[in-house]
Amino acid sequence: MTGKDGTLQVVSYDGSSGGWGSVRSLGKIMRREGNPLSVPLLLTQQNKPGGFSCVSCAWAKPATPLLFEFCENGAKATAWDMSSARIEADFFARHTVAELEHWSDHALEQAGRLTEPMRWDAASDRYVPTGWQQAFDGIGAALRGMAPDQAVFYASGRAANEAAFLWQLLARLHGTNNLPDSSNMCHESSSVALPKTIGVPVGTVRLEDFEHSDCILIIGQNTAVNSPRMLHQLDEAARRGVPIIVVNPLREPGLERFTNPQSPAGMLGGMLGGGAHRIASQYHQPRAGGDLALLVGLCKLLLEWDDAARAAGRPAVLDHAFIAEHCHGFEVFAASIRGHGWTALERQSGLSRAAMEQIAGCYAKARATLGIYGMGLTQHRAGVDNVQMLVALLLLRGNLGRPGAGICPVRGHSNVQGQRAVWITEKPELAPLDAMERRYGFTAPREKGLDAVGVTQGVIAGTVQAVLQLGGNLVRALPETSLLEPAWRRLPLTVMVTTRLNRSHLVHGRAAWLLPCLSRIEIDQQAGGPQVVTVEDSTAVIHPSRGMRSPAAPRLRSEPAIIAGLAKALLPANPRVDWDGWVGDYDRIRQEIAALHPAWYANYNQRIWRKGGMARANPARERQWQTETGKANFLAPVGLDADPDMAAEGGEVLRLITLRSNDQFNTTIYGYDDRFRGIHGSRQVVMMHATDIARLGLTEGQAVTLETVADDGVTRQVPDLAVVRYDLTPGCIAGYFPECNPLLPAWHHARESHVPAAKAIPVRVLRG
Ligand SMILES: Nc1nc2c(c(=O)[nH]1)N[C@H]1C(S)=C(S)[C@@H](COP(=O)(O)OP(=O)(O)OC[C@H]3O[C@@H](n4cnc5c(=O)[nH]c(N)nc54)[C@H](O)[C@@H]3O)O[C@H]1N2
Ligand SMILES: Nc1nc2c(c(=O)[nH]1)N[C@H]1C(S)=C(S)[C@@H](COP(=O)(O)OP(=O)(O)OC[C@H]3O[C@@H](n4cnc5c(=O)[nH]c(N)nc54)[C@H](O)[C@@H]3O)O[C@H]1N2
Ligand SMILES: [Mo]
Repeated sequence: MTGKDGTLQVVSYDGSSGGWGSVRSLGKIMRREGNPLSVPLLLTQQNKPGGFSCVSCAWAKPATPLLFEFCENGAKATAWDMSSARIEADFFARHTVAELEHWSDHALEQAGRLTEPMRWDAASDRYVPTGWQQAFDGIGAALRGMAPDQAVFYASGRAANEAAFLWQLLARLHGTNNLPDSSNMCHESSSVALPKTIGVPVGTVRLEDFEHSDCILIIGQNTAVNSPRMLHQLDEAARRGVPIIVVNPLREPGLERFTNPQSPAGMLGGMLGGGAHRIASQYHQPRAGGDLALLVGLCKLLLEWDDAARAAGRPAVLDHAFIAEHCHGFEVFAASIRGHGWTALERQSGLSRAAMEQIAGCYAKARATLGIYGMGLTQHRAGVDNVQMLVALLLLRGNLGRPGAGICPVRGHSNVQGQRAVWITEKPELAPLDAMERRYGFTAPREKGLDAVGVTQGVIAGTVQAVLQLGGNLVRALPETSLLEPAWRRLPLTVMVTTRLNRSHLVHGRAAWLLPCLSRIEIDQQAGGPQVVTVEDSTAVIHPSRGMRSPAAPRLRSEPAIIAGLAKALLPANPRVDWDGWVGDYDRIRQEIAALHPAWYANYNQRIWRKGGMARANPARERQWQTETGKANFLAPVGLDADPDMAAEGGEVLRLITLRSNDQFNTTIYGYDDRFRGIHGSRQVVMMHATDIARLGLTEGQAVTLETVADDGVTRQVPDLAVVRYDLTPGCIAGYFPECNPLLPAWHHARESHVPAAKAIPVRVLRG
């Protein structure tokens, strides 16, 4: 396996996000995928009413879309699904599974779309074609031979609501809540923190809020790469003079300047050296995981300034009327925050008090602030505390439940939020189990299921016997790779419902099945005609999506059809669960969802066709707080010592951040260019500050091994990483996900939410 494409080249990127760079980067992928002409045509239907919903990120789609309502990375994802390459039976006749294990993540996916169901044949170590019914029967029989709780039904966040609803129903009818999802590795820290503080598990911001905001905070989210369509809202706000404050240990050039590829003037200007607009007005680089101390510092400044203002008879800095009417726990919170000293706050955050004053000063002046964040907050030991503190900062000035203000977790997969809302969750209390029992006449499992960390530990311990994946690539995405892979091979059963080959197909169980499905861009023809599916964006708005392209192969089935096939082979017949009827007409699946939760989904089949989509009710947006106290809760962190696993830090121990490049979607590696960061030709790199390179006696380009610092007797290493000088906070280093996952211990995860703490792994650098 290699993460390289020739030799490493590091250049300083002096362009801006968007613009010609993104057009060139996209062109390269389209040519390679063999569809240079049909991709652009199809793209005009992306994120449009009557068209299909982008398969890349979950950012919101405007009611009045731009002519090209897509971005470089959304277009890459579409081109990837439209690849002309196919994996047919002869592919496996040529390659054994053992041989394919040496291929890179990129090469595996580039082999093309899977075309027919397959079964692993132990005698020849090859996948061989099989019939759909044979596959369903084989999997059903294997699952019936084990206890329901020994099986895991993972969902990766891309499948639409209809498939996701059927997937959770299949698992629960079978008798388990083992329904982990990608959100367990991602925004689970938000899903825990937001209900406790504001009574909803999702953000409160809608697209129109960007027009009314006069201050935008972006903490730990790499917009230009991971939700590039948001650049349009940010660009528009920046042109109005709205301050945009970025908090990120790394300099992300894509967050500094933007050229709008939709605007000929901007593009022409880009060619001539102008045309790019600033995005960030302030850029602060804390230590990785230093956000908690920073947020405490900001709240402390606001409290102090409020005291001073009121003593001097000036207008208050805090929104006291809001706090009195809507909040709970303010006094205790304020006392706790005042108790922290500046020396500790500066040391823990890595930012000076002056820097904190600059941020707080801007925030204190603003009428309406948006708090936008991503993995930089959630993937830490203190991930839940981080989100609670960002909420607290917003509450202090009443920045929730009014135009232009609110909290905005930027979700990952295009339907990860929707999947959770149709009850893909290991937490039984989040699913309407009573209503399901009444409607389908069964006894639903009530025990908590396994989350992603639970699956990692269960597979390693041998208590999990079967893993079924609706999308995704768990062998690469989960932590603890070196213990996980050998254990994964001992699993009695692995089943992959996927579009492309990845490492989880090769590191497989003793019985292994591949069930290839349609992509969302493809026409989904069922008994009742071509079907429409629905996906929910980061702002809790649900959109219809209609496939437009002919299926990549005639034997592919839709995800709902595959799940129904599995269900019928596994479960006893139940007259109240009409698998065939539902698959024939997805309107009927949506009717089921609406019947189980009318408050969210009443008139589902009608409302999705409204201009702008169907907004799911969000009480916090209306300042109704569905928390235990009936108010929005101020929650202070227990301490600032955010990461006990970092005890040995200092000297040779560094904090490793694992993150995404511009040429990947999670474990799908489109190419080896990280355009904005100027790193080309290799992903086998470790980004380090010049002072750390010098301090540790290293040289740029030198190959090093990273080793996790932990005293649990396990050696975790990633060799052959080239040192790249990069502008990031000293003491912090960065490498790519998934290449660095072998360094992440399964126990190094956020308290409460169990999100692997992928943004601060204690490591040391070994030479060679
Ligand atoms: N093109 C593309 N789009 C994607 C994805 C993709 O892989 N490719 N993945 C999708 C998915 S599933 C997700 S979850 C999202 C992820 O989108 P993001 O949330 O943007 O995730 P990352 O790229 O992992 O890291 C985000 C940023 O956090 C910063 N960071 C790291 N540690 C810290 C910290 O301690 N504090 C602060 N303040 N910042 C920190 C990093 O430098 C980086 O810029 O994107 C989604 N969209
Ligand atoms: N160290 C470290 N680890 C991380 C992270 C990190 O930042 N650092 N990020 C975490 C995060 S935020 C996430 S979300 C997870 C991601 O983890 P996963 O969701 O498990 O991984 P993906 O790479 O998104 O899954 C890609 C695969 O999905 C399949 N696929 C693509 N399209 C479709 C489709 O339409 N239908 C179906 N059924 N299958 C499809 C393809 O076969 C493809 O190979 O990784 C997590 N792991
Ligand atoms: Mo994610």
